[in-house]
Amino acid sequence: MIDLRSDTITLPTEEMRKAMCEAVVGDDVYGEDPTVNRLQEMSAEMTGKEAAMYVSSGTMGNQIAVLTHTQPGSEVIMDADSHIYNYEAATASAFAGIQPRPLPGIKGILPADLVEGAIRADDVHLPPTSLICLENTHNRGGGRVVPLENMKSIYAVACKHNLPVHLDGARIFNASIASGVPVKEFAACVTSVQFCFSKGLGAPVGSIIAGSRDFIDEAKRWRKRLGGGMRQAGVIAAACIVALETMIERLADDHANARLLADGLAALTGIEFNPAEVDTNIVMVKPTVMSAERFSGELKKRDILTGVMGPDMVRLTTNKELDHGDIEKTIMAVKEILAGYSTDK
Ligand code: TLP
Repeated sequence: MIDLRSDTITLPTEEMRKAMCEAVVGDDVYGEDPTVNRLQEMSAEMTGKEAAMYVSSGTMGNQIAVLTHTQPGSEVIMDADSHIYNYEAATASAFAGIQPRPLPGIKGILPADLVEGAIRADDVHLPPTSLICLENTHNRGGGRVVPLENMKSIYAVACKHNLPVHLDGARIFNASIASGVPVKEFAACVTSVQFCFSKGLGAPVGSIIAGSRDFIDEAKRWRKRLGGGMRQAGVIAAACIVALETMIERLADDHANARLLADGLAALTGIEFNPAEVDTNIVMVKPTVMSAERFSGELKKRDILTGVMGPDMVRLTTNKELDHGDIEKTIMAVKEILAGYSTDK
């Protein structure tokens, strides 16, 4: 199988398995797991934040951030295509009791004036705005890197209105490798940041949220309330340390494979997308001669797995389990599927 469904399907490396096996552990709810503590210190340092906390998933990290920053009945500004709005089972409404304010972003870019215009006035009729959420890279936007300048301008608006900003940086290392902007610089534009170890970085479990010491102290209480306090979590955190030490630079290989795939597919008719918009490891295409479901199904018949992201959107996500040969095979398979409908451009 050639698995392009997601980069979450990546398997731990031998070095990760060894580190997991040998991890020195303790009870992390008491703050006594040395491996978790080391991972948190490394993560705080890499994001330039005072403190960091290890959590079980990106969803838990984002939701703890929302819970920590907001109050029930307040409004949270977010992109209508964001992960928090689309793929977290409305947790922010169910648990934090917030009202989402989805804005029409452009592949993850929210113009700062649009954000500012959505901030509520102080009026008894209106829900107070409590938080702005950003996402970089932007998943439904096809893995696009949200430019640092855009984040800076939103942060300036947030500071003016005394609002926190949370970054869903599930793939912030992809953004950094693709743009050359250090993670710290992206993180400097936000109050809190979440990033994932179990995507392109290949570790089996976990995410980090980072922010001020006070924010993390309060976030720890929310993690406990949600049942997310883990005990000898060093066993899984050990793999995340290896991910930070050995797997960041290699994301460039995933980006190169996505480029190869995008260039190959762009030469075909029967699917639409802009190859110039492929910044990282996601290629989001729109089949024009059949439904997304059918296109994905045809690829599956040829042992190629893809993600259906909507009635006319299919996501192909490169990851460390794939090589150039797999990409070539995928291009050939798409060519074959579309052959009945189109010829080369
Ligand atoms: N995304 C998954 C699916 O949920 C769509 C994927 O395959 O891409 N933020 C972003 C931007 C994400 O892409 C994801 C996972 C998360 C948060 C949530 O992370 P997990 O799966 O660890 O809860």
